[in-house]
This record gives sequence, structure tokens and C-alpha cells, in this order.
Amino acid sequence: METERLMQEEKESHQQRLQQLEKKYEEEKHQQQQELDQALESKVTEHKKLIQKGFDENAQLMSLEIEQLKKEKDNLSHSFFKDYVVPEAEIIMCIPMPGPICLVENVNGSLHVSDAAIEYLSRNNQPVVVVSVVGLYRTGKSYLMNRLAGKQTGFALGSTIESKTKGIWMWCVPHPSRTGHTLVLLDTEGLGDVDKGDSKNDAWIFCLAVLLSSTLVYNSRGTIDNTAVEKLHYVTELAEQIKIKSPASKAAEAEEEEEDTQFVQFFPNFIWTVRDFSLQLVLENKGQVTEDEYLDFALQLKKGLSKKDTNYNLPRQCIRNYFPTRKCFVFPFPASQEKMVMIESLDESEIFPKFLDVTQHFCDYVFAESREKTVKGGYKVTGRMFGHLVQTYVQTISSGKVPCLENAVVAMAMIENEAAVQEGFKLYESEMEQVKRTFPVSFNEISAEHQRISNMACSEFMKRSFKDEKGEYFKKLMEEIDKHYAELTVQNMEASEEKCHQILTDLYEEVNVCVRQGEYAKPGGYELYCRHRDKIIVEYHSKPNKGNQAEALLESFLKGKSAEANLILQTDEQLTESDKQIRKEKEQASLLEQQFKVEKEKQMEMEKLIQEEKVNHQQRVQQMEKKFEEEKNQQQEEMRRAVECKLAEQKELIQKGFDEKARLLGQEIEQLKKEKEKEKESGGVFKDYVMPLIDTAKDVFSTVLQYKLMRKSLKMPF
Ligand SMILES: Nc1nc2c(ncn2[C@@H]2O[C@H](COP(=O)(O)OP(=O)(O)OP(=O)(O)O)[C@@H](O)[C@H]2O)c(=O)[nH]1
Ligand SMILES: [Mg+2]
Repeated sequence: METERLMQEEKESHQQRLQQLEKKYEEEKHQQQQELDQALESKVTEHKKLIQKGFDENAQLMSLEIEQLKKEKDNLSHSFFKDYVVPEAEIIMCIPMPGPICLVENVNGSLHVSDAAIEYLSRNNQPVVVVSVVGLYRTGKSYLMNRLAGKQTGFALGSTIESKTKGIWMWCVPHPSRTGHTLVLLDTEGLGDVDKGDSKNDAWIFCLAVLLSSTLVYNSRGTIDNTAVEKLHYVTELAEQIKIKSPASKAAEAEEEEEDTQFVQFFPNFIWTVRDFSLQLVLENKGQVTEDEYLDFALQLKKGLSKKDTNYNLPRQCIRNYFPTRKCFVFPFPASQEKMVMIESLDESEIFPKFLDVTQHFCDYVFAESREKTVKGGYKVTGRMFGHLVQTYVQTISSGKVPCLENAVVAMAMIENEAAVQEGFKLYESEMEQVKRTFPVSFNEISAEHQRISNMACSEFMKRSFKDEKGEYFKKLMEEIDKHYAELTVQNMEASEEKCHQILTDLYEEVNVCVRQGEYAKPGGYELYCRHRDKIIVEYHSKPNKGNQAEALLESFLKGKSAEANLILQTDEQLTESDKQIRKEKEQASLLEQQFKVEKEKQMEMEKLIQEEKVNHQQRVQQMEKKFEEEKNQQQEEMRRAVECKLAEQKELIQKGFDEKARLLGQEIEQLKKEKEKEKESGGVFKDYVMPLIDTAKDVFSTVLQYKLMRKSLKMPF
């Protein structure tokens, strides 16, 4: 019943969310339709003018654009919200999106996260691989992203010189080769649009793409010459735009070091895609080279120390030092010039095979090499967490502050850990509800179920929680569980008391009738009374499922009847005074025996409770330790990768004779290695992590105890 109710509630709130989303979706659709109408109107007017003035060729091009716009309008009017809606059962998985949605809106230069996108992400708990594309406007970025989605259309292209994509758009698709993973494609607003004239905005879009992705694709047209590298100046601004540590933890460190030396640990893989590449991949001294060698050549450093040389080297050094891997793909023209504007509607056979070939290699590489998105500490990001991450970064940027990797993880962990506590507790509560339906049960039964279910709840918590470094959230879950358990044990006791009381009352009714009819007020009445009473006790003991209060209830019941028994005994004329004395003592002895039995049982229960808490505590510590080790390994792996990247870079610098640069890099490597060791040795952290739990166990034990003590009917043996 409870589970059904919960499911019903979940369904209802899901419906409500859907309704809200649908409303928002319709509003946005309407807005887009209006925009398209306006664009169409102005293009039709322009077209008329061109014809009037005899610019036939231009008019023809314009009519193609008009066609394209009409198609877009048509597509939009045929896209329905229900296409996004999926069966209930799939809610927690990756819900495929039929098309991209806006993730970060850019309204007059200020960035906002779209609610619809966050809502979508909140229902995705798969790890995400995030690939984003950045680059100058009108360079075919959106087209390339559509290719990664395995679709011909999707991210909107524009066929005019005006920039098309605004803000950041997102398309989540199931990862083509990694089951259980979501591939998140991010298409960004073109950089360097003169009309926009806002380079600060461009820099933030670039920075967000770096922060959010596991692979960053930089797209440009033509060749990778100095101008192309200079256009990537955004990369040189990142040192000012991204902080790694929060001011608080930075202050705790003795030496102030340049944070950008650590970027490589957290930055995405880097791919440079060159479009419309029409040259030969041949270098003067080397002859035929690979695409990667071509990129390396373009990123070679100059040896001089003049300002000019430093400026030349800066973007190159940033690209070399910040990104853990570099890769280059050069794409030829996709189709003949006249077909290019309608590239979306071209048949595969009309696209040049060489272009398709490179595209295939590019996609294969991206799918195979892009890692799961992780955040500082190596924590894997799920769709839902990705939503938090976007919100944190965009809010930070919008409020004029500099995004900080550490703060973002802390903020994300807070939200996720709180939710993990709720999820773990919800599971415990609903599973225990089933047990509650069978109350009263024996102490052994309720205790075994509690142990089993609280372990399940812990695992559920562990699945979602991360960076719970002091075990705060874990402790919170344990407290909630133990408090609920204490309440349940009381309820179980009450159910047992009630049931036993009822059984005894029913059984005793026979005796009451005899009392009323004076059956025991005759000589030999006491003997008869004792026989009846013994029969009742035997019957009582034979009744099953009385719970843990059976003996206690019997004890208090018999005690309550002792005056009655004494009266019958005293008035029995068949017995001599000495007989009566002996019987009276026997009555008292059996009462004492029952009392002793009860106390012994209580003592055993208490010992079991202590034992149970001990086992529980050990299991909890073990689970925590395991999680802690996993997270530590994750972090070690993150650092190992960074050291490896730096070593490779250092090797190349030495080969090329950049001794001083190699020496400086050597220092960075040493520093990183030292930090890695420090993290590895940090056994004390585990103590920090687990010690509070030991206290938790004590606290919890006393909570259970308190609850039991509250029950006045219980006389604790100690
Ligand atoms: N020459 C050429 N044109 C292309 C290529 N890929 C796509 N296009 C065309 O270039 C135009 C712009 O493509 P988009 O994919 O919208 O370019 P974008 O970089 O996303 O543009 P913005 O969003 O405005 O920055 C479209 O008309 C495409 O048909 C290519 O490899 N070479
Ligand atoms: Mg675009």
C-alpha cells in the first residue's frame, strides 16, 4: 500500500513536471515560430527587391535560404512535446532527445540556464561523456555536431553569413559504443562575431565549454596558421577565468603556486578540426606528415625571449600545457560550392567520399577516446549532476565571480549527498513498512530485518553520495534510520502488548465466568482455579506470533490476578492453614520465576541489541572504508594521468632543446608527484572520515536506549 501510494505520488508529481515543461516548451516553440516568421518576411521582401533590381544570382541564393527557413518552420510545427515524453519505467535512464534544446541562453550578453534543460537532466542518472564544439562563427560547428549525433539535421545551421547558434545548445543521445552512458553534445555560439562585438561574452562561452566537457573540439576553417592560433586567444585567458581551489583551502596552503599548472589534471581532451582544408599535408623538412604532426608543427614554440616571441608562444604553450591530449582532423570540402548551402538536405552520395571518410574517423575517435566527464577529485558526473554543474558555473559567471572547480564540486556534493540521504531513508522506510505489516514480530526477526534493510539503504546511499569526506551525510542517514528503527521497535512492542493482552483477556473470560458463578467459592475451589489458570497459561504459550512482550505481559497479568488468587486460596475451606501457607509461598515463587524469566529475556535482548549495533557499526565502517578507497584511487588516477601528460610534454621539450622550459616543467612534475604521494599517504583522513561514525554508533545506541527507556513498562536490568 505504502509503496503504491509513493509510486502514485511520484507519478503525479512527474505529471505536474511534465505539464510545466510542456507549457514552457509550447511557449518557446511559439517564440521560435515568431522569429522564423519575421526572418521569412524580411527575406521575401529582400528577394523581391533583388529580382526587381536584376540581381538574379543573388535572388536565387536568397530563394534557397527562404526554402531552408520554410523547412525549419515546418520541422518546428511538426515537433511535439509528446515526442520528448517517455514511459514511466525509463524515467531514470537516458531519455533520448529527438532534437537539441537550449542549455544556456545568451540574452543580450547575459547567460541563463534553461529550466527545461535542467529538468531534462534531472531525470538522467547515467554517467555522461560531454563533447563540445567551439570556434569562430559560421565555420560548420553545428553541422559537425549533428554528425556526432548520427543525424543529418538537429542543431540548427544557418546558410547566411549571420551567426546562427546563440548560447549553448545541448543534445543528449545514448552513447553509441558505451552502454549505460549518455553522450552529451554541446554546440556553442560562434566566437568572434563582429556584429555582437562582445569579446567578454565569447570568452565566457569558451570557458564554459572547457569547464563542462570531457572533449573540446575547436573548429576552424582553412589552415592552422599563426592567425588561426591567434584566434584561439581565449585559451590564454583561462588562467584568469578559472580557479581550482577555493580561497579558503588556498589560504591554508603555505606556498602560493600558479594554478594553471594544474589545469591538465581537470581539462578536457582537445581536438582541432580544420574545415575546407585544401592543401597537401606536407612539411618542408619532413615531407608527408600526419594530421597530428601538422598540429604539433603549428604549435611549435619559438626560442627567443622577446615580447613578440612570448606573445607567439603564449597560446601555443597554453594549448600544450592545459589539455591532457591533442588531436587534429583535417576535413576537405564536403560538397561542391553550390550544394554547400543546403548541406543538410544532401544525400550521402552528394557529399564527397573523402569528407565522409574523415567525418567517420573523427566520430570514431570521439566515441572511443572521450572519457566520462569527471570533476575535481575524479568523481564521475551523471546527467543530473551535470545539470547542477551547469547551474553552478553559470550562476557564478553571471554574478561576476570567477568559477572555481573545487567550489563547484562541493556545491554539487551537497545537493547530491542530501538527496542520497533522502533516497537511502526512503528505501529503508518503505521496506520496513512491509515488516511493520507483520507486527508483532520477535526481537530476532525485527532486528534481522533492520540489519538487512539498513544495509540496503546504505548501499543505495553509497551509489549516489560522493565526497562525503567527514561522513556527515552518512551519519545523518544512520541517525534517521536508527531513529525510525527505535520508533518501530516501540510500535512492535506495543503491537505485541496489545495482542498478548487480548489473548489473555479472551482466555481468562472462562475464569471470570466461574468467579461470577461462585465456582471457586466452594471447598476445593482453589485447586479448580489453579487448574483453569494453568490450562490458560499452556494455551497462551501455544499461541503463535505474540511478539517480544509475551512473557512480560503474562507476568504483569498474573501479578494483577494475584489478589484474586489469594482470596480464593484463603476462602477455600478444604485447605488447612499450613496448606494455605505453603500454597501462598508457591504462588509467590512462581510469580518471581516469571519475573526472572522476563528480566532474563530483556537482558538477552539488550545484549543482542548491543551485539547488533556492533555488527552494524562494523559493516557501516567497512562500507565507508571501501567508498573512501575507491574515491582515493579515483583521485590517484586523476593525478597519475596529469603526471603522465607532463612527462610526455617534458620529453618533447628536451628533444627540441627547450632546456629551461623543460626544467620548469620538471619542477611542476615533482610538485604534482609530491601531492600525489601526500594524498596516497593520507591515512589520517580515513580516521577523520570514520571516527565521527564511531561516535555516531554510540549516539545511536543511546537513542535506541532512550526510546526503550521511555517505555515505562520496561524495567531495564541495567
Ligand atoms: N564550406 C563549408 N561549409 C560548411 C561545412 N559544413 C557546413 N557548412 C555550411 O556552412 C554553413 C554554416 O554551418 P553551421 O554548421 O551552421 O556553422 P556554425 O559554425 O554552427 O555557425 P554559427 O552557429 O553561426 O557559429 C551552413 O550553410 C552549412 O551548410 C564545411 O565543412 N565547409
Ligand atoms: Mg552553429
